[in-house]
Amino acid sequence: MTAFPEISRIPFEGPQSRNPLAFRYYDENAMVEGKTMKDHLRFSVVYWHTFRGQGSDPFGAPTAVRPWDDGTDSLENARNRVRVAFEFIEKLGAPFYAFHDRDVAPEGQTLGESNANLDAVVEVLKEEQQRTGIRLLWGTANLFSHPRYMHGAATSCNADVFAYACAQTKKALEVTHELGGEGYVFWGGREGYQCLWNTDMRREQEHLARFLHMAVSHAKAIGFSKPFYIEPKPKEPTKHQYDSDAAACLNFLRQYDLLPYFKLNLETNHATLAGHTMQHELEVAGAAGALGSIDANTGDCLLGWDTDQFATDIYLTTACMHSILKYGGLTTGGVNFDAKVRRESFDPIDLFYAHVGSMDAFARGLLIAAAMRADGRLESLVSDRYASWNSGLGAEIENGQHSFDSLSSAMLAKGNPAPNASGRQERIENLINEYL
Ligand code: XLS
Ligand code: NI
Ligand code: NI
Repeated sequence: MTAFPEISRIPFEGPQSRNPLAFRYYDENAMVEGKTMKDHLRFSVVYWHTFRGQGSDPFGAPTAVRPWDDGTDSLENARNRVRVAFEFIEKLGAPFYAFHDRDVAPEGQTLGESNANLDAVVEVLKEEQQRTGIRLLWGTANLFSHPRYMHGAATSCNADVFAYACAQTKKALEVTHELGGEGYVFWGGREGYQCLWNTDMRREQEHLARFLHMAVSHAKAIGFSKPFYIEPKPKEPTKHQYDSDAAACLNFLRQYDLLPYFKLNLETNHATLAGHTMQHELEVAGAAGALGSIDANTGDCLLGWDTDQFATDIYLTTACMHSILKYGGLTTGGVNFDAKVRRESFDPIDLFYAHVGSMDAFARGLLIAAAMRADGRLESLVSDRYASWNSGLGAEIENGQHSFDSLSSAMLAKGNPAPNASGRQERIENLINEYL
């Protein structure tokens, strides 16, 4: 049985190709800065949008045509869907996938039944991983869809819901470990508030920290040593999410002694909703040594919500890959397509067009970023800008040799600082265009 009979393995054909189902830039074995493109990009397909997305929106019913899916919540349908997912990922040539527990297996009537459903589907995931060599980039628990989580999970006002979220997370962590997952993600589904008048913020944040500490202990107990990631997002579904942006996450992790166990999983559309660029979020995380993984997508700058579109903008992918290379590259993380086809793109083949195009956009971004680094003109413009810190007074300050007293004396003697370093913004922006 095949779900995509008309598609074979997506080939690399080079930039001259006019085949919309071929890569023009993503040549998985090509070497860039001493590593294959495959190892740099670590592409990952998400189960939720790609295999569970039906194209519904708040105004309309599902539109997606998915002939392999019988539309039921049966285990049989769930198991069959795994085979389809792996056929897709294999034909695409992506080395990883990612899922929420409830994407892959149906929620049961009880926690016990949900756990058993998950185990049953994990057997098939394991078989397919073995058959194809495709690996799990990260797992996570869906702690936001079920009505019980209406007030949040770890930040719920209901202690039993908190406890249920812990139980569900325990299982999701164990399953991620069992499948050899390279990491585990915490996106704060409904961890935030709709109304401050009814919210005890301090208590909710302490509960969130307690939940994460328990997750850290449990990972240790079961021998799961891969990174945990927090995924910042400022709003949607709540009015304000506690993990609002990279800086807020880092502050929270530091305040509650969690920073050693966590890195960040950054998503472009979430950065946009936070009023930042993706480059900003990557630099904030990178500078703190906490850049872990990315959820590759893009929003629409004229829409104020998480539209999760496939990224095709080379300027964006270049900026992403430039920051990623600058901070040492992706190691356990990946370029995870947390993106969905538009509801008007309802054909199965649109899933291929979307992934192939965005993989190529990131591959091209990687090539451009590596060319910029090899050329070195950008780096030297930046280092010229900070040259005054390399010797004399600047170097002494960086070495901790000064105080307000000594700097006051120094400047009384030296006089007014000369304006010695232009920002060169326009020259730099022109230079970027040269590489594109
Ligand atoms: C939602 C998030 C979500 C996480 C995984 O906006 O992006 O999909 O990536 O829970
Ligand atoms: Ni995401
Ligand atoms: Ni999102």
